[in-house]
Amino acid sequence: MTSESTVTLFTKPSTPTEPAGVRWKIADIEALFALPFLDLMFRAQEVHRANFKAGEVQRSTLLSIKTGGCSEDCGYCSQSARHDTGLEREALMPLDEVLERARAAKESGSSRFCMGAAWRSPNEKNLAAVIEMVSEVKKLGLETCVTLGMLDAEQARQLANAGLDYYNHNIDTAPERYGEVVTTHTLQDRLDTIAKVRDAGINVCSGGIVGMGEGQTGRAGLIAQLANMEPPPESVPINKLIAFPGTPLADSEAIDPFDFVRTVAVARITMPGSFVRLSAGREQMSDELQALCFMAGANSIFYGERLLTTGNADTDADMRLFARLGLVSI
Ligand code: SAM
Ligand code: DTB
Ligand code: SF4
Repeated sequence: MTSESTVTLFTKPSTPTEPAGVRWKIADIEALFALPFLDLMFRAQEVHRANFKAGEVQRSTLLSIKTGGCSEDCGYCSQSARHDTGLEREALMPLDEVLERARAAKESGSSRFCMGAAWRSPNEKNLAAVIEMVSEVKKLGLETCVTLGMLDAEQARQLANAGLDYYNHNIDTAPERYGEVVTTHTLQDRLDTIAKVRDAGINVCSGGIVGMGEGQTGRAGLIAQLANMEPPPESVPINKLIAFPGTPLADSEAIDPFDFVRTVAVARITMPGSFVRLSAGREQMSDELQALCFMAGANSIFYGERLLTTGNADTDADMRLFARLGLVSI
């Protein structure tokens, strides 16, 4: 019998005693955030260069294979049926269209193709269709990633059998704040799915969103939860909230750009072996701000003109940025 892994909920202790065996204490993560900016950047660069080749950046292309009409109430999401965002629902995309987009992604220089669906969890028929997409996209010579919501152990096993390389399931915010942002599922539900993905032998992609009014303490809580996973996710997307009118978080105060860079640096230091992905929000970032994120240890991006329901930085602009900074795509 195989033993099942669990991913524990890691919250800020109410007593000063930290649980034993915790790799990253909240206080240590808060201390990193409190470092002078240049000291934090220097430490992040040291960690980055000890673990990765400086300047190498992995590129993933996203495709929304099923858009909108989601039963969940995630406060940031344009795709929730519970928020009036004016987004048009779309049915599951046919395989040939997915493959056309995957071929274009490969041609543009992406190494991974990530397919996202606005589901709480996939049903049997939809999972079978996605499994076919995964095996066909793999045949094009691309790594595959899907994000389909919650999975049970059998679904994770089926995706692993199809050769899925990564499953994206973000924890999104600090444990203490999760219930304020989402009420239709819990953080523990998300952690359970991540454990099932791990048990099935699929690489884990899990990160979060900043700029939802969480403050430095909230960001420390988010990073602690990720960095204390055993092992930490192989891929850690750091998303900057895209504030959609009609969502409960539409009026969130934007995060200070340097605090965004600090979050990337702290993720790099606490998860030295993980790819840290500069994710949603890059379209609105200057080249200089993105360069600081790469200095802070980001070594992956979403590449291609669209994220799921919004635009992304243009590929031409990205190519120019890579050339100007001497970045190499892997
Ligand atoms: N339904 C699946 C789920 O929730 O896991 C997959 C799709 S969901 C859109 C994937 C992730 O996109 C979310 O976990 C969140 O991190 C990110 N995301 C969604 N809306 C966002 C927004 N407005 N700004 C930044 N990131 C967002
Ligand atoms: C992740 O961490 N960010 C991506 C991907 N995983 C699925 C999604 C970003 C969504 C941004 C808002 C939108 O396009 O709807
Ligand atoms: Fe649905 Fe995922 Fe959006 Fe939440 S984040 S509303 S689960 S699509």
